[in-house]
Amino acid sequence: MPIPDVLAAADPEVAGIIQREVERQNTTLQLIASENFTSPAVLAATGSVLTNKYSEGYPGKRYYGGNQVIDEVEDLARERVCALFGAEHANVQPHSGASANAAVYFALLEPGDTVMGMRLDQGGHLTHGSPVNFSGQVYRFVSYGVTPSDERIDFDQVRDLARAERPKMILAGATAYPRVIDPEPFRAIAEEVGALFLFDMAHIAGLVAGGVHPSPVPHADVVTFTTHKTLRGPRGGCILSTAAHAAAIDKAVFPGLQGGPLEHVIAAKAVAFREAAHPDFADYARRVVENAAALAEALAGEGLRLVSGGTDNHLMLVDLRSVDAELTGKRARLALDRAGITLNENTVPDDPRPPYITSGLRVGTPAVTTAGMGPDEMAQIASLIARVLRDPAGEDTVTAVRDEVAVLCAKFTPYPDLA
Ligand code: DSN
Repeated sequence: MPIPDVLAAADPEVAGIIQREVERQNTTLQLIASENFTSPAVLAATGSVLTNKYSEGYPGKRYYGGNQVIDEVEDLARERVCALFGAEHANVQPHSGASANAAVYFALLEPGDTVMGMRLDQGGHLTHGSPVNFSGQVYRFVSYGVTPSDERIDFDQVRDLARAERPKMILAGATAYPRVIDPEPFRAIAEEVGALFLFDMAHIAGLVAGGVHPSPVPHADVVTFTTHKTLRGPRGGCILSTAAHAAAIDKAVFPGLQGGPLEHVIAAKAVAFREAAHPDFADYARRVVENAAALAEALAGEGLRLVSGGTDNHLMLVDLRSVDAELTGKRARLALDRAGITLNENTVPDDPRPPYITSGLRVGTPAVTTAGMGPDEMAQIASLIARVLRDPAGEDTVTAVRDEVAVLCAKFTPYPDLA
């Protein structure tokens, strides 16, 4: 399935850009923990005529005619995701994880309400109450973090804060936390203080679907996630909830926050939910975690300190101060990018540097696992990363690593048919 001739003929400029991005994804290592390679079926649904249709509203209750076919695809997506996660209700319209979280807050909170979430530099997300995000400006977030000694969620702090602050909602979930997030203690604390419990499982949705991480769905009032990370679907968001919150959440998504849903993306979400229900996906999720463990062990073997000492999930955080006190996440990311290794800088807990500089790197295995790599390749990747980190300004090192990356990627090409 190369770039369609019709696009190349109509707009060679855009076709050329897309082709260069295919080449970049095929020939360099994708280690961003929140990225993946969707299937050709997901790509095909995303590129379908469903993009033409206005369908404000919900199946059976639209504000435009001609939605009899669209209704079927949105119903299918809702049914499949409810079956996949055992949820009572699903809203598949959020354009992103941030929109999904905004809709939940809009549905269930009043401006100024107190909410508890994980602080950004401890592994949380912008929409979990960061002062630069609407969430931290509209609602009164109080933040919890990790215990300094083991860098795992400090449940004593969560409980003490909840008792003192009596939040309307407690939010669990993270974007840079390498350990299992057990939903049960969160639920117990939320119940004790009479708070709603929201779990943002954006990063781990695929691990939950594959049965390798505990599901928050039986424990939380509402669960949000993105469909494009470990779940390996199209770029987008989704909200699962108990039946009790269904009407409020649907109303908050539309007409509260969004207009016309992206039904081509909803069709692609439906495809991804079907793929995630297949037994092969459980094996994929298991291999993502196995690869992360192998990569973490090999990075530690190279003398790099990992936040919390390792990983239970698809990602790890490298504390660069263990290589060189002066090496920042930004500088390391730029050097690795030149060597064909794509990842992102990330704060480590209590990082003295700001989020655009940082003292850490976040490394994830969802995409390289989709490409077919295993523990042997993880050991090789760890060695390549370590070589660049020890000599980020060395052009010979960067060139040599880039050549080895190209050889590795030639054996594990995610989109050979698009090349
Ligand atoms: N930007 C996402 C991530 O990389 O984790 C979170 O929204």
